[in-house]
Amino acid sequence: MGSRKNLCKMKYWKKLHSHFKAVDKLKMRDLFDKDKNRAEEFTIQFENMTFDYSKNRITDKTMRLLFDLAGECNLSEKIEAMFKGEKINITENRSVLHIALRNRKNKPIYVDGKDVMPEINAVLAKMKKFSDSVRFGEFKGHTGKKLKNIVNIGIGGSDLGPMMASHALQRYWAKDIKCYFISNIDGTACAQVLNEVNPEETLFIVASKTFTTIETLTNARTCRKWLVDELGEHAVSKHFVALSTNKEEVAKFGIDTENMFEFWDFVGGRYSLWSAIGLSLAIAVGMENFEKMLDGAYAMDKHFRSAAFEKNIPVVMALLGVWYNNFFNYKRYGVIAYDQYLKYLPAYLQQLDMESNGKSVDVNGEDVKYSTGPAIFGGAGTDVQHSFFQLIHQGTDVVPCDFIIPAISHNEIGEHHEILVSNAIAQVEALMRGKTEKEAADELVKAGKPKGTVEFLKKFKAFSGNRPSNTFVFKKIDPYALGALLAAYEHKVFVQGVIWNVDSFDQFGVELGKQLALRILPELKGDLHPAEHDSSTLSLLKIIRNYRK
Ligand code: G6Q
Repeated sequence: MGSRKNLCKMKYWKKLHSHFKAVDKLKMRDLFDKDKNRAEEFTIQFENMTFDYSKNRITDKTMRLLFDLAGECNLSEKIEAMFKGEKINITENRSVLHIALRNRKNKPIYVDGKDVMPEINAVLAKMKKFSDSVRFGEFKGHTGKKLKNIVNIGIGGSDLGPMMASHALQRYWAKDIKCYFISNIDGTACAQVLNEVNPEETLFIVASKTFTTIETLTNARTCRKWLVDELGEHAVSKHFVALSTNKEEVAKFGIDTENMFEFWDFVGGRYSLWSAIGLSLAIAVGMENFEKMLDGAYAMDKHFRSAAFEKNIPVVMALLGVWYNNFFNYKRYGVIAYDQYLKYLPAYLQQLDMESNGKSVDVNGEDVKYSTGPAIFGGAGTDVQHSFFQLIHQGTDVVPCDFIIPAISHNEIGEHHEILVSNAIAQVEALMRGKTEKEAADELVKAGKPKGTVEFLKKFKAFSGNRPSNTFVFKKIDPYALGALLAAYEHKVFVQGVIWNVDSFDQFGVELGKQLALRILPELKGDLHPAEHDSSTLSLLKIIRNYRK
């Protein structure tokens, strides 16, 4: 991304710091009272998605300064650089082209002078052919039975995307097909799935970009052995396919490369749902729905690339995140999905965001002097209202949150959805408004509590409010809407990476633990190497060896 002025020295960064002092004193309640058009002013409509960011600690001026900061960071040029296939992943010298995977108009995108679209389209066509043939029972198992259990074996980016999206779109699954996901190296993960499926009806999809990841290969070997023990070696070609960039390793593992679906090093793991990594999803929901998801993402890509910053959902999301992270010092971020099908969305976004922007060295190789990616967590409403929302409402740390609300449920049963939606709306209102001590006291008086109790309890029952949130409202969570939503988050993360001047597309932080695990593995059984460890590590090894005796 080239050398750039330090963020802290930028004109609009400094202006935002002075402006922050004024905004810090403001109450959102008052801002809403003063300006009846606030909601309208701070809402962006994108097709069937409404993004209301009015419940944030911002004024017009805040947003103007944030947009100016984005300009000062050359955001528009950086966006173009990504879409044009420039090698913006500077530490790995790679283009970042998940956007090419859903480039539905097929306009050429060049990497090293070669248009990547023909290869992408060829893999999509191969995915269509294969997913149709599994769904319609033409591609059968070794004993001639229909493949009804689709088991994706992968981890990290090769698991979370398809796992989250398959659950999000469960209503679109073919009636007789079920998806399973094995990611953890914990043998229990394998055992739980293998106990449920019948080998004759099971297709294993080994998803690994590198095809060297120890968890995935160990799980895949266990599943392969299980299948071979049941059906014999000849069954493998009818029950195993691979999704990878690494033909050689796929062949070495014992999967025919004819059964391999390729992708490329310009697709980062956590951005790979749109590639062959989505095969389990495509089989479950059908390629038509998979392509609708790509269409939704493409629509968001176009919006991101062309909308003015003021009307640009990912840009606004990102700048608000920077505003809280770097000015208010709010280091955590919540994502609350009011849709049971989206229950894994926070886990997916956790990887997307934290692996991308959990960095402390900038693209010039300098230590950053400001904080970068926040800790992301979340869950499904209303469940989480009964768990961590206490802290969200009354904790000492403020956690800005995104609330995701579909207006229509896939399961309109009785009053369930009305109750769900009213809870979601009530939460964002409560976070913004809070409850003053006087309001708390009045309620206690009304409930007939004696004066002493009122005086004692009113402080406990008061809510500071002024806690920020964004609200996404969708008509319904369908493949198109899901695609658009996920792409919005991807671009949010990208924009924040640009502001913080980090490479959002590498993940060296996950390497050290992997290296040490390989060193420690033989020590669980064989010789210990005390000189190589600290006393705690050594003692843990000894304790575990003892328990395992
Ligand atoms: C994601 C990361 C990481 C990766 C896994 C699995 O961006 O790169 O989560 O997806 O480590 O890697 P493989 O797909 O190579 O097995």
